[in-house]
Amino acid sequence: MSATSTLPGPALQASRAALSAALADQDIQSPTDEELENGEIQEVDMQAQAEGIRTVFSDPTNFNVKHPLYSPWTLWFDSPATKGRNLPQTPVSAFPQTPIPQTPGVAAAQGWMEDIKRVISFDSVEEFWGLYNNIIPPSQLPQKANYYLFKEGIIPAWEDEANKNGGKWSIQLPKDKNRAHVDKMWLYTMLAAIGETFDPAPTQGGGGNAVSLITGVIVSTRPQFYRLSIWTRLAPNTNDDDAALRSRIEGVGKHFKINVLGYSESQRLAGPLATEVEFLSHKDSEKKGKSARKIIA
Ligand code: MGP
Repeated sequence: MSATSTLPGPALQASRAALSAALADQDIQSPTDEELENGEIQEVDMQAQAEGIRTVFSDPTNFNVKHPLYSPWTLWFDSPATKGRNLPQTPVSAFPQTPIPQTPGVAAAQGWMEDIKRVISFDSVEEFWGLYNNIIPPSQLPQKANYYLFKEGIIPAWEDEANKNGGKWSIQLPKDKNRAHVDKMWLYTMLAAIGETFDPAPTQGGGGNAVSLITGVIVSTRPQFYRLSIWTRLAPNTNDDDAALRSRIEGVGKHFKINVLGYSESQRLAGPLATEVEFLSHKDSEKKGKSARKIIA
């Protein structure tokens, strides 16, 4: 019970920021610097979450097999506690990372990206579990926080080249009824993303050149609800030429609703503070819903 955290710097700092924010939100006294320094707070969280799972983080010498993912992914985080705080975003030697590409999209999203902190990148199943077991689950995050898990090289902004013509499937879930389920829903959403099951065409004989529609997944905590979102590279127009794309996008939504979230196809979900699983292009999101064309899964 005395091990210090093995998380690399930025992941540890983001986790601490999330922890302080969660404690502040619940009006619990924040840990002292000394407690944070010796890793006690981190360790309690790891014990609770990592029970029974051995990864490269718990046994770096005897664990010698890595299961590579189809793509590397980057976790990003923001909350009221990260706003205006200069958490480091430097690469971590234990993880393969590339600098944020300085594309026009990134420059355009500068204001939006200011408070969103890059936590870490990973490209194997083992590194995913190492990260997952060391970060605070959505049910314990403060209000107005977000985790963004995006393919490495794509920033979680409409302005990114990979997102600018896309859209998102999302569902809003009232907090009171879903507090006990949201962590599993987020875990299954992340697993479907990194396992590439949302849009499997490119990995099933797509010849390696086909590109998945999925750019990232997000969980958001708001005062009265959670939101889970799946971002896609493209969004269908209304014209017939888009029939194939529309059906591929609808496949993503159905998989999300039925296989990931566990609802039946015919189940209607909208209600007070709750929405259906629905798709909106980012262009329509920017217009804040004015004349928006939603697709319902
Ligand atoms: P949000 O956080 O996605 O929606 O966007 P929410 O949860 O309904 O609103 P909140 O106020 O409770 O957080 C909120 C606002 O952030 C949007 O209306 C935009 O002004 C801005 N915004 C959101 N996104 C995803 C982007 C983005 O990708 N780029 C830019 N420039 N602004 C964004």
